[in-house]
Amino acid sequence: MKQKIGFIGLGRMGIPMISRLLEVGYPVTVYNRTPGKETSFADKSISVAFSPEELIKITDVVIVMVSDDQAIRDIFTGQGGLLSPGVSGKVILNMSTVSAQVSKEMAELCRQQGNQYLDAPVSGSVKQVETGTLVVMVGGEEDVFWQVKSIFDPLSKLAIHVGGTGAGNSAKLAVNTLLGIMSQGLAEVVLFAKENGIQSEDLLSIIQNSAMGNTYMKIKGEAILQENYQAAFALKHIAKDLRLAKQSGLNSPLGETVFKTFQEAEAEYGEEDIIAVIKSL
Ligand code: NA7
Repeated sequence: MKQKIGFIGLGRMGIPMISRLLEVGYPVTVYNRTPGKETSFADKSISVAFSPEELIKITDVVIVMVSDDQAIRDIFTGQGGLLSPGVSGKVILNMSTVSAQVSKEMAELCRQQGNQYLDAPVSGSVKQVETGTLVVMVGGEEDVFWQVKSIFDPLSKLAIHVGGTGAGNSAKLAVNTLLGIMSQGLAEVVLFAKENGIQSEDLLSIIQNSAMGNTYMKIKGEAILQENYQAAFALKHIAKDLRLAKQSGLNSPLGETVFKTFQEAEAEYGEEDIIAVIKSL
């Protein structure tokens, strides 16, 4: 029988992830800090809990997909939180991009109460959720990973166990640092070529047909051409990820550069897509 899933976080990622899980037959109950977002589901009968505590009590596995470390602390240890007294025997999958530090703290609190915790952040955004092609990188106990692997499968083309608690978060920060570097790189060369009389459309076509062509360049190249900066992956999130990477010791030349670029871009373009960085360059 399929595990009963509780899902916390009805954001840009959470909503399509829940839709995928419902499609393959998982019973899902949801909770979101701001009520009312569940109306975005076609299935209006989706069940809603009024607190993380209520949600975890009626489900087997809880997935958390929220913004940042502070959100995790509020959801786990706030009033009516996941770790309220009497909650045990549950598995919590934290799929948010957060620090390895907060994962270690929450995993320990879970362990003390007899619950299991995996950090399981993802690479990919809304399009990859909709096509079930996310990459999930998982930290924590390997046998727990295998217990829940079938939940990751409809969401991902690869779910990989990479080490103990926090290892998933560390892998994710490395991957997203590359995402920041690639985004800034693409934006810079489009601008550079334009200054030298090369149309962006032509440049992007050249890149796409060269050995450097890839899905990311294609999607973000099209966004630049259409001047469509509606967030698939919000710029504020990469700014956060680069802050976390820096706290984890990132101090390489490119790492320092993208860190600075995205911190500066965040105030004006934080709610827009990562590639809106081109507007700030
Ligand atoms: P969104 O679309 O910005 O959604 C963020 C979600 O996190 C949303 O449900 C928020 O609830 C929730 N949130 C934020 N802060 C809190 C606190 N303090 N307590 C409870 N809930 C909170 O993000 P995405 O879906 O794009 O991204 C999710 C993760 O994937 C993130 O780690 C990215 O880096 C990658 P709200 O509706 O505002 O009440």
